[in-house]
Amino acid sequence: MWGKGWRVNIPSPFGLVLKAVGRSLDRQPHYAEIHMKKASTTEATAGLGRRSFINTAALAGIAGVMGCTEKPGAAPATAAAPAAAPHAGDSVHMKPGELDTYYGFWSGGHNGDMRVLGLPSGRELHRIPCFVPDALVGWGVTNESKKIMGTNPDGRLKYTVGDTHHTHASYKDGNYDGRYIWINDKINSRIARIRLDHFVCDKITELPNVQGFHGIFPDKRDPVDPAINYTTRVFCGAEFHIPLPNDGHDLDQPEKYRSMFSCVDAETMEVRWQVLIDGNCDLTATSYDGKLAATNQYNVEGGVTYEDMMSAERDACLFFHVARIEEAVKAGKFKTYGNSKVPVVDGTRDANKDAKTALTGYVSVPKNPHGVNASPDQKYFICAGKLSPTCTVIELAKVLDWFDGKQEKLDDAIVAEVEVGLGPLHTAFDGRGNAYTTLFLDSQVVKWNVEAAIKFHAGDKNAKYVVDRIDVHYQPGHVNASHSETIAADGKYLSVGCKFSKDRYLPVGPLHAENEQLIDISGDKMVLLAEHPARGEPHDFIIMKREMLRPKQVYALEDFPNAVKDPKESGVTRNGKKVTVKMTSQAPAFSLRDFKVKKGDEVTIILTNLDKIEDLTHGFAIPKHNVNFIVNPLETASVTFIADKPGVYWCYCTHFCHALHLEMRTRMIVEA
Ligand code: RUQ
Ligand code: CUA
Ligand code: CA
Repeated sequence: MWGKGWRVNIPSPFGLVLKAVGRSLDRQPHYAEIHMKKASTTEATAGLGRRSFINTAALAGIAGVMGCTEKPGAAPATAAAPAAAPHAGDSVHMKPGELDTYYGFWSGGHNGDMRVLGLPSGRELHRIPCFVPDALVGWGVTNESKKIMGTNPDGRLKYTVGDTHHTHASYKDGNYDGRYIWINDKINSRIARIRLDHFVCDKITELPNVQGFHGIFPDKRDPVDPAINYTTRVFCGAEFHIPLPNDGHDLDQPEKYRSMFSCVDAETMEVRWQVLIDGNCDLTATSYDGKLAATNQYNVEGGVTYEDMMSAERDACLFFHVARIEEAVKAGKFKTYGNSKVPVVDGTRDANKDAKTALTGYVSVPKNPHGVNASPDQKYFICAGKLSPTCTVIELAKVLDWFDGKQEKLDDAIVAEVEVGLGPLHTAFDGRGNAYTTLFLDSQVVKWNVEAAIKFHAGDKNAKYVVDRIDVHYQPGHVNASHSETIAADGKYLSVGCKFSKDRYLPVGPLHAENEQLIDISGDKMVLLAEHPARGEPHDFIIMKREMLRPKQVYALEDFPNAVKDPKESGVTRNGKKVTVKMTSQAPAFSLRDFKVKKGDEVTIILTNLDKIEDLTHGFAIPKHNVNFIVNPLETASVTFIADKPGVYWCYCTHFCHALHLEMRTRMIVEA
């Protein structure tokens, strides 16, 4: 029934992609024809009466994507008035002065930043710059931030663009410990670490030998040493395969391109090791016992076109045996590539045929799978099928049995492969045995029970594993629930990142806001509580109880080696053409009323904010010199620039700090 309905009605899910590459939709094979052939055989779920409705929703969603002729302001085509939420809804709206109960950490997509939200209200509280400059705080302007971001020999930033997708925090004993959060930059294969005491990025590492670094996940404990019950590694999956080294050889021999899986040290942020693999990486997951990491693979084909990349019926979830990889590195069984000194072990299929010594194992998964997510009961990894309407449940104990030579076929670790709906992408959990998977094409979240799915897969056709479905608006990608990726999943709030908002907000020209929706998952039925627009383009996010964090709101002078600890240290010192200007700020004045430099000087201004009152931030801008940054209470920041134009420049405080904020200025006098 399901399969039939889909086969008849659903246009290609690739309409979007195909349109972008200028191909005719008509020539595209129907999604249903290609991928849904088995669908009718595994009829299993509740909610079949919704069949026609689901089709309508999916069609409407796709039509919207394709630029259908809905009038602005017309009712949503899905007509999916959210179910009323009489009790739960109240809690979403914070009264003035009321604090949220959760932090949400959102990636900003190709905006390149990280955002901090309060939940359940959905209010955006902060943006944490990491990979790209930020005008508010002067990220990419100050010497301190430039050092973290990385500069060319001429002192200019190496990169000014970034594309953040996935963000995950550090663990202790299977739950968040509030130390760090990491985020990826897909464009330039960089990983950034954010300190959760100050909510600032403190390190960025560029991964060697890879392109398209996408999935990221910290480990949850050491695979060998039980005393290390917290995160010490972060795993990074590279999506694109490239010639190795990528220096101009093998340019048009894609069969020689390779991708790698990388391990970064959580403290030093140095790359510890990499694994050369067959196929590609996408998302990343780690086991609670620290022994396994995995990435889903959508391109086992090694294709360079999307047709090639979807030619195989099954791709894979690739497992890494962390302890064995580190033994191999220790034993010197590695290579290096190009200028990189990072040890690279061989994780290709051919080199890992004997399970008992294998570093890697490839579990087959249909077809171009997307997210891979670890269940909070610590037992399973779940891969969403994307081009297959299925989720695949892989039992980790059985994967370890295979590595130990106790189980002959690795694919026997697949304990369920069940249909959930069209275009499954990512999965979250409520800690009560249920999984919540986004269905991109159906514009839904489906709630399904993992143990029931396993029973169904084992042959119990009465096992009803689909528990509930809810329409979301529209085309959801990521999903996450409060503490979903920890053993403390609390099953309260689920947030869904909808890739298309279409008609949900006032039109603001061609670029639509993204739509983040919040769902109450505390009951049997999911209840849509709220939605809010987000500037493009959030991908992944995590939701953390507020009591996990103790943010510091005032720095210590000792945090900065160059701090100007006393206003008396203020002044100008010259060393040839290099001039250092030391200054402090205390509302409503800078310690220097003016300072003189000469045309052509290389000027370094070091500014310490000696105000130690919470929330008393000052700014420092210099007209015509491209300088603007802030100093938070007891923070020190510095900038270096060439004073190349004689004249008077009023340096002023940009951050409202005092009744005399406008008067808070100093003169930079540049002598000819
Ligand atoms: S991927 S919509 Cu960059 Cu997170 Cu799945
Ligand atoms: Cu200092 Cu405004
Ligand atoms: Ca594929």
